[in-house]
Amino acid sequence: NIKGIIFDLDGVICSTDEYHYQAWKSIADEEGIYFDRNINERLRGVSRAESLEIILERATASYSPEQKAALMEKKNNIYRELLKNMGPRDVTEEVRSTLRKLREKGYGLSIGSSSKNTRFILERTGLTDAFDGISDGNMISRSKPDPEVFIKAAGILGLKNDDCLVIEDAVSGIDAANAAGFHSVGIGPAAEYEGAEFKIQNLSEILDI
Ligand code: B16
Ligand code: MG
Repeated sequence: NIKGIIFDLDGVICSTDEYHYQAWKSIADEEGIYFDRNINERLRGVSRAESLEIILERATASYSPEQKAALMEKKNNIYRELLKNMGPRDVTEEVRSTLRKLREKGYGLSIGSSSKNTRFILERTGLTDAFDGISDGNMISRSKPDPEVFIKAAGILGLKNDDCLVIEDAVSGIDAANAAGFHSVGIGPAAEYEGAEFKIQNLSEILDI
């Protein structure tokens, strides 16, 4: 008796992961810190502050809280510049039609994203109206694998956790969903994760769950 569906944004609805990578890569290069796409995989679903900590694991210098805040701001400015390249074409027809069909079937639909740029991305891609609720990085104090962002989303939809599916590309997101009694669906890298209750390759497969 699933009544609501909570979607992670980056990696599920659209691929902003490449822009995150490019922005962090330019910060790391400037600081002389080794960073590659493999390390970038660990940033999936992780907050901006925790992403920086992962990158700084390979730094030789130590960074003050002020320096860290400056690096995060710089990264976000680069990232937001890159996001300006985004438009409706960055959401596939499959994603759009899946969202439309789920709405027709009467499901409550919400975003559950760690990103503080969620609303900007939804506006750029023309998806704001496709959702009944938006729970994002601005509304939470603990990031995935803490379930806070999904609990807020279920609250906005007025549903119990157990009545909602959470769709995630990140292991941390699947752990977050499972920790609070949501039904978890892994896609992309998270489809390889044994913790995911359901595993899908394409978003339209949730129409069959
Ligand atoms: P921001 P999601 C996450 O989005 C990204 O996967 C992660 O790489 C990023 O660090 C995080 O948002 C915070 O993003 O810097 O824009 O606040 O997968 O939870 O939709
Ligand atoms: Mg994600």
